[in-house]
Amino acid sequence: MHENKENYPNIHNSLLKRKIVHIDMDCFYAAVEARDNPSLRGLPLIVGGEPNSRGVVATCSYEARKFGVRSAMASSQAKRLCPNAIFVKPNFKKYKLISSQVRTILKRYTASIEPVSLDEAYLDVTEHKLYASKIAVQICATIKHELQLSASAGVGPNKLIAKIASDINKPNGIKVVVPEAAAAFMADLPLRKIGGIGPVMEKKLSSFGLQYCKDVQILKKAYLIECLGERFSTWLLERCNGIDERAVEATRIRKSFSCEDTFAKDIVSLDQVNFELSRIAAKVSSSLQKSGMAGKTISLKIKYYDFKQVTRSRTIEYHSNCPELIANISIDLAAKTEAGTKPIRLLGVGVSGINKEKEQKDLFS
Ligand code: DCP
Ligand code: MG
Repeated sequence: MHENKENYPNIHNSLLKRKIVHIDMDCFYAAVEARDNPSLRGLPLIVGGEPNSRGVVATCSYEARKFGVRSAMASSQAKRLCPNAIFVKPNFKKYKLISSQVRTILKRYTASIEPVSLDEAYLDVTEHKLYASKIAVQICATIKHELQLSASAGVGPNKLIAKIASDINKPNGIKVVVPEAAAAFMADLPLRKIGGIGPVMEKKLSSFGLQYCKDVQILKKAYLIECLGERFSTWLLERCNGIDERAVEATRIRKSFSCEDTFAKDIVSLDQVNFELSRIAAKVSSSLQKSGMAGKTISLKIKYYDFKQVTRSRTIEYHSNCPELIANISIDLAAKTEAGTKPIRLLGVGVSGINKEKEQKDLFS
């Protein structure tokens, strides 16, 4: 009834503009630990907090994933799922060093590199004389040869597709999506695969009967706008058709600063919550100040004892990195939650809507 084949009749121009490679290391922290300690190879290995502590799993080997162990799961639950797992504490200094070694390899192909995390980066290889797929093959082979680690790659006309593609033939695999195949590639993917669609939005979309990208592809834009509003509909329709015009940002400005703490023992009293929030806010403020940055949106994250999580945020009218202000807003936001009555295992404070502190000062001077 709402069918529409006119949204993207031929190939969309943007799909012919860029060639993007997304590189993602395979079970990164666990692979590093197994590389450096051969006795761990082939075993269910978990990198993260101790099983009898309140820590969480950072990552785990594929042998542990078979048991259902996943990133961000409580280590105690991971131990229950996989009693024979070996737990290793993360060594971030080492991962950072290896990440920069990977970066050195990537730089041989282009200066246009956008790191997303320690184990993941986008490359814009549009100007390179080699085929993008060939570059991806060479990069993965070089990482294996020089660093004895395995990586996977996605190749596509934009960041959206390259990122989803790098996951498809994991581990040690490459997936290439040509521009003509963009919409067909997206069609069978669940909407959740699109970066920016989280569990809440996924639920909302499913209440409209939308589960896969193809469900959105066939809708008339006007109908979608009625349900979801203009801005979001335009964005969603583009993404579902494999369109994404974001450039690779080689000198990415950090978009947010945050800090969170999991407590050894749940905290209940509001005084203690407020005390911890002031302490965490001071840390966030200090890292903002060190980078010469300030932000407009202050966010609070609370994970209760039962792992239920809430976030609250407030945007102010100017940029700030003042510790008292960040603390006061966080405390204010906490007052609108169950803090003080329901035990809390984790508190986090974040600041986003970032701008250079100096630019702000100039604005007022
Ligand atoms: N990480 C973490 N906490 C999470 C997710 C990830 O500490 N909730 C860390 C550990 C990972 C690294 O970041 O090794 C990279 O994250 P990925 O999501 O790429 O996970 P892996 O590289 O471990 O596995 P995959 O092979 O699926 O990429
Ligand atoms: Mg990875």
